Amino acid sequence: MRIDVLTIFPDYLAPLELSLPGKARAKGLLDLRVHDLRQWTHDRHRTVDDTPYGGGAGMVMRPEPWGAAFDALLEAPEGARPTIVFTTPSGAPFTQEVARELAGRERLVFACGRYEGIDQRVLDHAASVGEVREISLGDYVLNGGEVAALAITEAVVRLLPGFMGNPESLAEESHEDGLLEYPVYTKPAAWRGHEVPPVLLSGDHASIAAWRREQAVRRTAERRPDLVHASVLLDDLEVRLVQ
Ligand code: 6GU
Repeated sequence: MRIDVLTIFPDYLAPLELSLPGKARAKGLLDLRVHDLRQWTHDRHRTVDDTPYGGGAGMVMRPEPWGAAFDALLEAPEGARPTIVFTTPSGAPFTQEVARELAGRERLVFACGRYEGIDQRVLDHAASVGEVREISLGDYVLNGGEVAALAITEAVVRLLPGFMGNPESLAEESHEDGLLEYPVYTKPAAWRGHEVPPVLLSGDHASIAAWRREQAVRRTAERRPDLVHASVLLDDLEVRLVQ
């Protein structure tokens, strides 16, 4: 997978050189390039923003640097059609499902907005050269899209085939089955007066699976009632009926 990140704060993306995405790059699974949007400005002050037409507070990112950046990065017509991700608080929520979709793309371009946003024509133009996704990290406001691009990249890259040493650990984690993960324990069996639930020491794999399932459903119902679909409740009912 090739990822290009367009930002006026390239230093913000430095962590991508380390840790998980760094491992993917070392393995040759990921070609990641961070670009300073200001390299595509031509005035003395390297201006990327201006006041909004129609008035109002704040500044809007001007279209020209974005257009020049897309021209430079996407000019080769032979490559895969890119997916262009605009990180914005007015985007669709980022979820594990979206991460899985993006992990299937050959080419991602992150456009990190700042200020009050990017001139809408940049998005309209981008839709003519690639697939446009406007994505938000959640219902709160960050100063810019860089942290979102970082988070999305990490969630996507760890799903690339060959990245995980043990792909089974992917299947079991929170959100993959629509439920939050059950609590986990390791040695010692007793620690500071807290004991590991005895079922986990029983060696009875069916009972352990049933306990974990119940814990996951209970946790999800308490913390994220919005995730508890009827299908989950039905699955759970079936599990109980066959026991
Ligand atoms: Cl993607 N950008 C900004 N600026 N704020 C956010 C966000 C993105 N997601 C949540 N808040």
